[in-house]
Amino acid sequence: MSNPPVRQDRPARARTGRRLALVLTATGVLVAGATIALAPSASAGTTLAASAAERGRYFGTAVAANKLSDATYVGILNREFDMVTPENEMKWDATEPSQNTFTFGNADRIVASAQANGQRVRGHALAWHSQQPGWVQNLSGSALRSAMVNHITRVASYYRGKIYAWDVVNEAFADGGSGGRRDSNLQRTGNDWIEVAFRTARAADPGAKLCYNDYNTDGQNAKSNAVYAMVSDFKARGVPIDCVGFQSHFNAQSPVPADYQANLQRFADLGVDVQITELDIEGSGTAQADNYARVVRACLAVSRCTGITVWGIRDSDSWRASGTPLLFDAAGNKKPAYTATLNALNGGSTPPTTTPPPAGGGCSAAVTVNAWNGGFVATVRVTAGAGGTDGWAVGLTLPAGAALVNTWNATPSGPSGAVQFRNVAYNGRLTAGQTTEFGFQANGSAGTLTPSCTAS
Ligand code: G2I
Repeated sequence: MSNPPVRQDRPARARTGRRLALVLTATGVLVAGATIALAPSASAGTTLAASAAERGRYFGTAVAANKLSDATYVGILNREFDMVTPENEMKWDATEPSQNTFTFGNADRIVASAQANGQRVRGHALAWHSQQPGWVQNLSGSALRSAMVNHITRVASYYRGKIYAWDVVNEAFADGGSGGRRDSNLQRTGNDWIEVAFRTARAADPGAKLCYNDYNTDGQNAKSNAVYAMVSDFKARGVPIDCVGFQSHFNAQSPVPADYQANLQRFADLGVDVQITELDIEGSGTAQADNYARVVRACLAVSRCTGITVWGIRDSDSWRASGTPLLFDAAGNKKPAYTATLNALNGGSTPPTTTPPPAGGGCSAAVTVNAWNGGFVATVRVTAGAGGTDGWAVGLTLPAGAALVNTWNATPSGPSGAVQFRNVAYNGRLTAGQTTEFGFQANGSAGTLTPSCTAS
């Protein structure tokens, strides 16, 4: 029988405390010395990991196995970071190069290094249309579906108990305005491939958090709305999903969105953790530093944003090195972006996180709809007026033929027609300008939904 799964979601701070206790209670000088040598960071507030831990978050980096012999790289890795994502070593082409032959050597080296240095591991990625071995690219239909299930089962079982969170499915939605799935060999096995992947991963490693991970979903847009609808649907139907990763690869063409924090928050409000999973921002100097600080502050302002991972250590380690998108220069020196990130983690000048209250007291409500043929998900944002609220109700009239399937973060008065959505126990009390979101899924078409908000 295998060992019971180990929950990997304890905060870094708790780990620091446990490590300290080990040092204090160790009797042998040698043991105490070894434990001190393994501790990853100096005092709180002087490294990314320590400062993030002070805020109840982790700070991670992508790691490449072939750089673990580079002393400068390893020095920074073990000084600054407490979460590690193998950059390529856990992908399908790396772990199952031919069918049913599994190779974990490079991934194991990263996991062993992380464990020896008190870092947790984010697994990346179990099912993805890219970096598939040739034999997978040549499969389709039920043979591919079976191969996917087998792959997820074998890889997640092998690492059972060692992974904080898995990117179970990576980049499954289409870019642009279609709001649909990306076409891929996996998608062509049937629309349920994503939920099958999540259920398979849960069975293989019940202790790992299971995440959906994507790019160009960092602000509210057609693609992130489609992911949002999927997560809502999964939560409604009990498909196991614990977190959503926002890759956050930014540059001049794809800047940090103005609604970055709001987008993280609306996903968090669905009842999942959110993480920034592959952060890099092309640029240099103050502009780059300011953008890093914005990203950090956005995560800190969202209580379910549990950590930030940068996609590499030095600029020269980056998949897009010419854009110098990381926190350390090629020589391993800290850049202004590093200092801005550390300062933001340490709480320097956090701007207000509420929106201005609507004039005239009471409350206001705004609806966004993500519709498909035969159904829709509506997200309703409630904003308290100048007097705040002890409770609120939002009235909406569903068009003929539309009926509620599921509601979250509010209680509806009925399934159809004129519906009053009342606050639930934990979101009725809002201070002036504070916002909260609820949502529902319905059959039929949304028509034009005009909300009215009443505060009590
Ligand atoms: O493309 C940036 C990231 C987007 N999100 C998913 C991530 O998994 C992805 O990471 C990148 C790695 O940083 C690259 O290192 O994924 C690329 C592949 O899609 C990685 O590049 C590959 C090269 O294409 C291969 O030629 C090379 O053999 O890295 C491989 C290992 O060095």
